[in-house]
Amino acid sequence: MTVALLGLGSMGLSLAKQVLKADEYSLHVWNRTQDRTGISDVAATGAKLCFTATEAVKHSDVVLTCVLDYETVYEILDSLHADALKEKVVINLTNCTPKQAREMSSFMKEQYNVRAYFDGAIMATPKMIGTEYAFIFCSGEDESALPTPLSEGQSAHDILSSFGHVDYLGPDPGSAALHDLALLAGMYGMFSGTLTAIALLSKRITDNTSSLSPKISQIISTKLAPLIQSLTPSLVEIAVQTEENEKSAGDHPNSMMYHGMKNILLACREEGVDGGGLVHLMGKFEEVVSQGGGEGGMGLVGRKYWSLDG
Ligand code: FVH
Repeated sequence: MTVALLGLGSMGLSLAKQVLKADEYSLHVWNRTQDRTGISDVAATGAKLCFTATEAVKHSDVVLTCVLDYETVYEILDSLHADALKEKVVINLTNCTPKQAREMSSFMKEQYNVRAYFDGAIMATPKMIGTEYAFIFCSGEDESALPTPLSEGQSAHDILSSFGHVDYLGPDPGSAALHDLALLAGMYGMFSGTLTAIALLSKRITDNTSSLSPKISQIISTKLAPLIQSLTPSLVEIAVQTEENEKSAGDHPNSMMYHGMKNILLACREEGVDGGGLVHLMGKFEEVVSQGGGEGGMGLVGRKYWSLDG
């Protein structure tokens, strides 16, 4: 079976290596910049490097796309002949919003007559591809389409599962993107708070003795990382409380957290560092407390995120 892979950035290269490792597919690859680092390696290990996207998809049963964004995918589609993807299975692994994925699915079917269109979201870094830590959200078509053999013994599911565990989320093409972006929102929230933590720590007045002034990275490694790790079970609690509209708090009521957050932002102002990522969350706590939810738990705050109207 022939697989085409359009896009050989960091992720595309890693996917290409994994397809080659499986040793079951003939791989045709294309990238806008043909001399990008790493491309010659995958060509030397068996991938056929094509000069155009049209050439790459021509003899392929499955087409994987993994480029920067959807604008790029549409640009690539523009360069293809109207029949280029007819009856092919397309799996788009490019980051997108749910709406973009749904529109792309309709576009692929109406304009290009693809046999099946799946949107995939890779939940791994390039280095994690092919390891037990990688998983891929996938959605579109119906449950039977993904395992349907493309040729004897091989299916779209087989290709994806060589990259990581496949979580098929149903026929809505937007579902994979929704799950992807939701998880990334949680991850970036953690990064945002960490950047404020680093900025605050940079304001320490130290006496220049090594034992009393550990580097910021050491504090993050020995204090913040373990603290966050110990708090990860509370993510599930927050989800349960929010989902069930649970109002009660344990030993951390909203009013206590509101006052703590106020002090973080006050300290940021005093020290001249950016705490902007936390301002919005503090605003939600403030709203809940002013509406009488000070004794309640984070479920009340979580519900404030469910619609822009609160
Ligand atoms: N890298 C990661 O950790 C994440 C993990 C989760 C999934 N993402 C998504 O994967 C898509 C590709 O990401 P990437 O890491 O491969 O990104 P880059 O290394 O920056 O490569 C970008 C590729 O896109 C091509 N490209 C950009 N603009 C154009 C264009 N106008 N026409 C044609 N191709 C274009 C670029 O080509 P070139 O610059 O080498 O010519 C690369 O192939 C992405 O959606 C992540 O969100 C990765």
